[in-house]
Amino acid sequence: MKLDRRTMQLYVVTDRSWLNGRTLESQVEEIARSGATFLQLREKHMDEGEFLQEALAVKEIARRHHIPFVVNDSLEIALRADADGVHVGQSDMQARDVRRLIGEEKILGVSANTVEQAVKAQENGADYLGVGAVFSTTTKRDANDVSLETLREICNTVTIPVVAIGGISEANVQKLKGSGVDGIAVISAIFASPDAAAATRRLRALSEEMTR
Ligand code: TZP
Ligand code: MG
Repeated sequence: MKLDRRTMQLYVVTDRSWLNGRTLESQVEEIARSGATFLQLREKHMDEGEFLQEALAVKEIARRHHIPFVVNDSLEIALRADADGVHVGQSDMQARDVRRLIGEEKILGVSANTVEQAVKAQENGADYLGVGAVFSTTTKRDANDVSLETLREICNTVTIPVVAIGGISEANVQKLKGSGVDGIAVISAIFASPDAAAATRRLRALSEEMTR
């Protein structure tokens, strides 16, 4: 599905690590209401039944706020929950196979760390790219680093929207200015914040300033 670049402005990826007694659904509701432009449900260790229930709940929130919603890694959960799409990394299912299975109307996001991977993902049907880690992060231990130079090169090479990810905080968003990215993807900058709604509002404004 062809995506409006503006939906990449503030791409929020879920994480249950910092819930502190709150529910993921209530956090997602606050985030959706406070300016997130895209939601990705990311679960690394969850049984299928629970994952599906959670995907259905997040989908309902995203629809109510008119925000695209994708599931990380699991094509099966994405399809069963009728999510808007799926996001895959380089070690997940091949983009070309995923596209064949989801059809043209769903969103396919692909992670890329090099120009070569970016070009290949676009050829294989990706609708947008997630590129990172652009800054150092402890949220994803196996994330490869991507230099700002490579990020710029990727943005200059592909025609689909690009979102930067990895270690992005309120303090460093502006370092991405001029790179050509369409927005930022964050986990801890929102989920580890004591006030997810306020963090969402600030990051949305900072991201808009960065892409301006
Ligand atoms: N992919 C590359 S870095 C990363 C992912 C999922 C983690 C991003 O988390 P944070 O907390 O925004 O650094
Ligand atoms: Mg993955």
